[in-house]
Amino acid sequence: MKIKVLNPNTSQGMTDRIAEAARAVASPGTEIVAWCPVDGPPSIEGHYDEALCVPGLLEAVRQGEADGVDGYVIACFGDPGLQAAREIARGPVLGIAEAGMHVASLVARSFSVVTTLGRTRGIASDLAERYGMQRFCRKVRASEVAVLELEDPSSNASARVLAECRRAVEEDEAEAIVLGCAGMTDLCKGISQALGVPVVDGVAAAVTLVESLHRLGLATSKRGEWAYPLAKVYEGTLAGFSPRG
Ligand code: 5HY
Repeated sequence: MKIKVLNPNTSQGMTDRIAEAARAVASPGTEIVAWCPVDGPPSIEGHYDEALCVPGLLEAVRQGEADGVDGYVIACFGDPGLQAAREIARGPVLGIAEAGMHVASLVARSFSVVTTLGRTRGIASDLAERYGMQRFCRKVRASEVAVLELEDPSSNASARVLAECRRAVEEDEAEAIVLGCAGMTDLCKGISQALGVPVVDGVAAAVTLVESLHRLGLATSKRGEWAYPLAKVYEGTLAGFSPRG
């Protein structure tokens, strides 16, 4: 099977690390195709960044459909464009926040999310509510590490993320941690070893779940909410996105 892993920001370094994490958990018969846009935000840290990354992400899904992709991972913790991508994709589409939270809820009665900047905490909290995770999610914490600091080996980003995860375990009594950024994917194992609790990387969780859904013969339902978009002609610069139904 072929899974397209979509990093909606333009950081090639982060895309490469995400692809490495995806390939590390993928089954031998699974091809991982990693993608990031040429145009758009270098990092996604709020609603405006999220909104403007979605058109490029949807174009990548449309191209994936033409290329016979069997499933998709949206490798950004805000799960941007997830619902729209499900409308145009045949196979399963998972966001790393949804996947990470669900996987954490299977190995711990409670978890805390540790994300990047405080301004994105509300986005993660809203997702926890949308996904029915309030009974599991103790708290959404911010390490105040900017996304691109995770790309800078000279920054102390990993130490700051670990410190916030430690506070989550000690103060929230979180029994597991969900890492709130695709750029944290390579911190997962070290944090888990340091704290002695399960730490979930949404990238690995989402790839594994997409594979499992495919193995179960499950694709996105095309009745109701995630049916293909209604055919219509879009005007102006978005005409190329006109759904054909
Ligand atoms: C992510 N932003 O996973 C999110 C994390 C965040 O560029 N990749 C990004 O801060 O919402």
